[in-house]
Amino acid sequence: MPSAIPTPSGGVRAATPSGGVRAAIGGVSAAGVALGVGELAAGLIGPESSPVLAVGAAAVDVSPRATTEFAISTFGSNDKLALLIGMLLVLAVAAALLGVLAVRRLGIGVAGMVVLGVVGAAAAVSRPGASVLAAVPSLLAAAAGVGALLLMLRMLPAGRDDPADSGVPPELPAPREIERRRFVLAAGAAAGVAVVTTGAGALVRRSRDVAQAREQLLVPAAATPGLGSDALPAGFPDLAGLSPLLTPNDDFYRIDTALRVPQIDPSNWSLRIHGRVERELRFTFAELAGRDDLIEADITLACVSNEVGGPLAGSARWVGVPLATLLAEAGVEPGADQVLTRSVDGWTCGTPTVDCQRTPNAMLALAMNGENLPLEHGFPVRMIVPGLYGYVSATKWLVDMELTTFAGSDAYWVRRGWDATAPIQTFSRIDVPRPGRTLGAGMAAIAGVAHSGSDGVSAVEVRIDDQPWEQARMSATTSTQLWRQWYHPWVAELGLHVISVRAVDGKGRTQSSSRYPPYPNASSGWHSVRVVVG
Ligand SMILES: Nc1nc2c(c(=O)[nH]1)N[C@H]1C(S)=C(S)[C@@H](COP(=O)(O)O)O[C@H]1N2
Ligand SMILES: [Mo]
Repeated sequence: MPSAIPTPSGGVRAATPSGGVRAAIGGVSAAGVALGVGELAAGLIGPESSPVLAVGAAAVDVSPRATTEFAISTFGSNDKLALLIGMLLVLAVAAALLGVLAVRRLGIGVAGMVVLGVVGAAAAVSRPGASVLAAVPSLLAAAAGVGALLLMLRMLPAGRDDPADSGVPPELPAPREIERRRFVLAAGAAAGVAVVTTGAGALVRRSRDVAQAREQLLVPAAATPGLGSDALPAGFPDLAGLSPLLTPNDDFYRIDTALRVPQIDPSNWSLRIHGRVERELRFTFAELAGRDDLIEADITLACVSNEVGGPLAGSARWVGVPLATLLAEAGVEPGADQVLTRSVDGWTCGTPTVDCQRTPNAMLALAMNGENLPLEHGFPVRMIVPGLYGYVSATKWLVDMELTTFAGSDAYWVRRGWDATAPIQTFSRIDVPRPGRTLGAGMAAIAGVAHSGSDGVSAVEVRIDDQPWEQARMSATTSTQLWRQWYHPWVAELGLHVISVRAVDGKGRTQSSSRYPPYPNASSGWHSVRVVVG
């Protein structure tokens, strides 16, 4: 039933169902304008101050463990995209509601926009390293949102239902039709403003981003250029679908809490080593890259959130500064059992000091597979410690290293319940055949990769259905820090088959069959795939 409601201009009009939809569209358009203006302002002030990103980043940080785990296991490396889409959907619903409420009481609409702005501003100022300036994009966005909402409400057509009432000759559009067109135009204009300002924001950001600086940097090389690509252990490179020994950078999994890749200009970067050390040290990028003791090593990195058989592991040839040397230069005080590293975005990571000192090839990496570190993988400098899961060893966008104790401070994921120390558990994965595949009967290949933080992998075993385990062939290895490819020829017989794999670590221990989920110290269990031969 239509009710009489005051219009912003003071008149009275009837709320019709279509009026409600238009009010909702008005609210959403106003929010679009607000976001666009926020993005443009953030492009100028600093990407971290974007209202959407700041709220998203704050949400990631306060999310209960179960939520982030769900996001990683469901969306993997797309978890951030999923979060952004979810946030925009929630915002759209809220804005639609504000539009509808604003028709009834203008104050509610305005107050709602202001509240959204304040939430964005609060989130932006509370980001690590943010100044009060970070509030500006959200406040400008709120102001633009209020303005756009007022304009859109003025454009709402009156709720007359019968054009014949208007007394206008039929060949002229009825006032109602004119109003309808005016509203559509206004909504279109608002959408245009939203798209243009968002795009302009992205352009401003891009013109300032560090991709170019990265391109222009000389790729650091090891003092004694180590293995060289021809010295890569022989694998089974011709097997389609088998993970290569070194994962191309573009295919390397990405896991982090950063909604937008941090942009660090290497010429402004420096690393501080401090805390329980005899000498506090500071290094510029040029100082690290110019050192004559850079090393090169092929190392597998794995995420503790990887499910059995999952994709969150990769291998690369890293070049960097040996951590042991840097720590020796700083002089670690007795008792400092934790190296607490911090990323430019505030994320922290705690690594046992002994692992940094004693694990061969533990390094501050500057290059990955013959390129400067990709921005997504920590440009300009990240940490790599072979044998430990990424969350306790592999800080990207590294800016600070503090010698401290495990008793004294907890790193990011430890505060959220994950184990403080986390060596990479033995894992083995079937890459070929893919699960659910239908194969032809006859000769078939079963193949995959396996790795362990305990002295690498010494054997891989394969089982078809409930037949005995058989030894798979493995790629030769020059390093226990790099995963191994394995391969098992199989004469496939008609029917449904379950193929399972398990690995034996460098200490002779066979991978456990017990199934555990990743929390709090990595998943466990044998990977198996079902295939149909027919
Ligand atoms: N700054 C920062 N570094 C980080 C993380 C992060 O969230 N922020 N995540 C860690 C985790 S959990 C993993 S598994 C590895 C993944 O590194 P990659 O994205 O290069 O594969 O980075 C580690 N380094
Ligand atoms: Mo991870």
